[in-house]
Amino acid sequence: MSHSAAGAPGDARHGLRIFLIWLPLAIVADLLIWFVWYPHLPPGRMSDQAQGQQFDIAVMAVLAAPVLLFVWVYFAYALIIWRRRPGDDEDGPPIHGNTRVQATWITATAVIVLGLFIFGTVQLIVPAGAGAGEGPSPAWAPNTNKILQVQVIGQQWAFTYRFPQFGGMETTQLFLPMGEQVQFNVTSLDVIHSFWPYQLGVKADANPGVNNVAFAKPQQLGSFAVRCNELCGLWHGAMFNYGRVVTPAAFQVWARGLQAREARIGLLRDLPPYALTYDPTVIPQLGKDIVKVAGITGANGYYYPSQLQSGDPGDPVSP
Ligand SMILES: [Cu+2]
Repeated sequence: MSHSAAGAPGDARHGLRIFLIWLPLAIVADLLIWFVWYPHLPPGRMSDQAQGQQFDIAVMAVLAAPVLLFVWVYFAYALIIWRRRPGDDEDGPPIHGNTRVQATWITATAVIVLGLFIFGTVQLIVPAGAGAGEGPSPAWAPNTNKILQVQVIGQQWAFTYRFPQFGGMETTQLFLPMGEQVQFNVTSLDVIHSFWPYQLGVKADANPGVNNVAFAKPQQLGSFAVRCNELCGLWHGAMFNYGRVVTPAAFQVWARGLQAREARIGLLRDLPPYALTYDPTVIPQLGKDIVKVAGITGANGYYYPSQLQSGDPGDPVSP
């Protein structure tokens, strides 16, 4: 008995059969991915960057599913149709190359890879870095000059935020106005941290002595998680907080209120002048002064007292 009973593997009708099994499966999978899965893909749509990443993931899933299904269909077909029959000790046919299969293979893979290269490059440049840290002088910036500056300062083990457009006030709570372009200037006072407001689709390393810029525009109200994404010491795992996207009016009330309060208690005066990086060697002394001014005792000995010690999660810096 020979394999000819099931048809030689080189027979063109196998290719057609595999194609006809694969095609409907690929179409169904892509329709499910696009219409059912896409709206639920991470990281959601809380900012323009998050929405862009969700779109990118959906596009890549739509491209990947047919490839994966082709491998599975071919594998299953080969297992069933070209299975060795009992008593068949014949060797496989000595096939040397198949121009059509090889040309199809090279063309299809080249189109997919080069297409993804172009897609990825465009999706990095057009949304101004796609939420990633672009270093101190960003190559791609949003096309507007109305940009809210937010400095993110990583320190063991919390992020604080400074707002140079609000007198340089500093807080451990991150509020952002909906619909306004935000520039995050990310730096650190000690070791390497990574600023990761997940639902905003932003992730940027916080390096001491470096200003790392990332952009995002919030487009949904609500809270988002901020995590440190770089192992930075013992309490790295506890280095998270929740930020909030609020209306522009509510943001103004919040920011101006904090600025006024920090001016009143002398905190603004005692903070170091706003700069894109800070000298960590002066921080321990600075921390003590700020704790003294803010009237908070039992601080953790670092730049800022922790939130738990202040008992006021809305404004831990002030008494
Ligand atoms: Cu950290």
